[in-house]
Formats: sequence, structure tokens, C-alpha cells
Amino acid sequence: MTSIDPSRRKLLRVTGAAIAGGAVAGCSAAPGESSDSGGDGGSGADGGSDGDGSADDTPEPSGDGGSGGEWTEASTVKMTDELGFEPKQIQVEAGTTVTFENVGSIGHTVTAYEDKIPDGATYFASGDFDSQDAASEAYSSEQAGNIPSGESYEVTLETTGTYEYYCIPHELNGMVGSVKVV
Ligand SMILES: [Cu+2]
Repeated sequence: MTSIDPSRRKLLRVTGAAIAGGAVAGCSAAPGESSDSGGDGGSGADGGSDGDGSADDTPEPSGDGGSGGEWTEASTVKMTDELGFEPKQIQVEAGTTVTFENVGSIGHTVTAYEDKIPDGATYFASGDFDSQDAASEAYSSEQAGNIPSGESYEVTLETTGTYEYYCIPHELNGMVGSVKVV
């Protein structure tokens, strides 16, 4: 039984008044989705997890033969109301601090996939959780780790290799990204 506490409700109302209608629609879609994903083990959700589903995303002009392997040298990633990380794949040198900036109006998380970081690398997630389970539980119970509009999250990556991460409320919308540390 989820009872919305009064303070949160107030916050939502204020946000709704402050921004345009379009953004509010995106906002209210998120909680419904995340509660869905909790209960259902993925019965008919073929499209969600694997390749088939991504076709409806953005038709990428893949002219240069780079099969999804475009790595942008950048240490700042923007989180947008289009429910994406931009750039989606970045490359940095070891020891770089990567900044994730929420430039939109909807909240996001930056949550590493525990089994998709290099061996020996330190786990990272907004809210500073040390495991993916802890991060997703804390998010679903109290939205911990949420990065609100205008805020950012920083992580310094020392171990080389590729890190993949996602946004908890928008993973199903394809909000995932990677960082390659060289
Ligand atoms: Cu998001």
C-alpha cells in the first residue's frame, strides 16, 4: 500500500505549476513504470531487454560502419528530458572525474550495472550506494539517489575498462550509457 506523504505531494504540485504541461506528462509516467517493473518478471516483455525493442528508438544513420562504437572524448554527460544520457558513450583517461548534469526538468539517476564494470573497479551510483541492489531498493522506497533538475553527480574513475550504467526510472526508455576509461 503506497500512501503518498504530504510533503512529496506538495513538491509535485509545485513542480507541476512551475513547468510546462509537456514535462509534467513525462514526469508522471515514470513512477508508474518503475512500479510495473518491480512486480513482473518480464513475462511478455520481449522487446524490453534485448535488441528487438531498440528499433523504435532513434533511427541512427550508421553510415560510417561504426557498429555502435562511437566514443566521444568528454568528461561531462548531460541527462535530458528526452530520457537519455548525452553523449551516450564517452571516453576518459584514468583518474578523470566525470560529471553527470541534469539539464532537464525530470529527475534521473546514474546507477552502474554491477556486472558491467571492470574487474576490481569501485562500484558507483548516485546516492553513493555500494551495490546495484542497494541503489535500486533505496530508489524504489524513497527515491534515494535521484538527481533533480539542475543538480549533478560526479564520480572519479580510476580503474581502466568499460563501465555501463543506467537511470533507474528510465532504463526501460533506453536511458543507459557507458564510459570507457583508458
Ligand atoms: Cu532518467
